[in-house]
Amino acid sequence: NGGGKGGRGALIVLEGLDRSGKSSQSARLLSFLEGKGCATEGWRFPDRDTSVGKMISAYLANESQLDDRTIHLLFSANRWEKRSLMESKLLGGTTLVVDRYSYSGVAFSAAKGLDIGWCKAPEVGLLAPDLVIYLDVQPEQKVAFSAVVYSGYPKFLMVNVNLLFQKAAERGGYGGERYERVEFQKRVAEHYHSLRDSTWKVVDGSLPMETVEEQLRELAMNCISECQDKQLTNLPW
Ligand code: FDM
Ligand code: MG
Repeated sequence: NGGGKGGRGALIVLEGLDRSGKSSQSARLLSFLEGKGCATEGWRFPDRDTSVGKMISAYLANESQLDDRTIHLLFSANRWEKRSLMESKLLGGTTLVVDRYSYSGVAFSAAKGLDIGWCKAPEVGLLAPDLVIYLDVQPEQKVAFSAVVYSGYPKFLMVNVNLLFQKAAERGGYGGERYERVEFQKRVAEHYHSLRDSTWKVVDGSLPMETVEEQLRELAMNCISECQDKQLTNLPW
């Protein structure tokens, strides 16, 4: 049991490009931790349910236009409006698995050409994650699907054929919202890279889903037991 024994919960953030598998992996990790009897909640940013979140959602769907700095500050405000609830959950022993956080905020806005220092400034004072798991997938990376072909004559003959290659960029959903373009995602990846610090663990997102899932479980369990007696801190940017 990683929580509820007097220690605080862990703030675990998943980051990565669009279509890197963050959302499925967060859901899998969440049900694993729940199954372990650990008090856990799954959060995501942007939180599209708040009034700020609805403005963000409309912007992402290209239903509204906003100046680059304005939308940046709205994304940040969307985290600030959740900060006190986040803190009380963590102090109350609940672990939070958060799909995107301040790193998305900085990497996506910086990829538009905004100054990094300017992008980081409104994030200062938000809670610092205990663990950031970065699901590393190249936007142009090919995902291989293997097919095993059996032939019954004269003996079983096993041929492993990579029948189909599919670009991550062509998986369902990509291209539907603002930012979901390969060139832009490449710039986002570069900015993510420059944000890596000691709390980051980079996981190869192109590995089979179950392998990635297993790695995340181990990272999360270690983090939860290690941070129980650690103070919550703020993002140092
Ligand atoms: N995004 C997300 C930002 O540009 N800034 C932020 O602070 C956050 C949290 O919003 F393209 C971008 C990243 C992504 C888009 O995210 C919507 P989801 O995970 O696809 O909902
Ligand atoms: Mg998306």
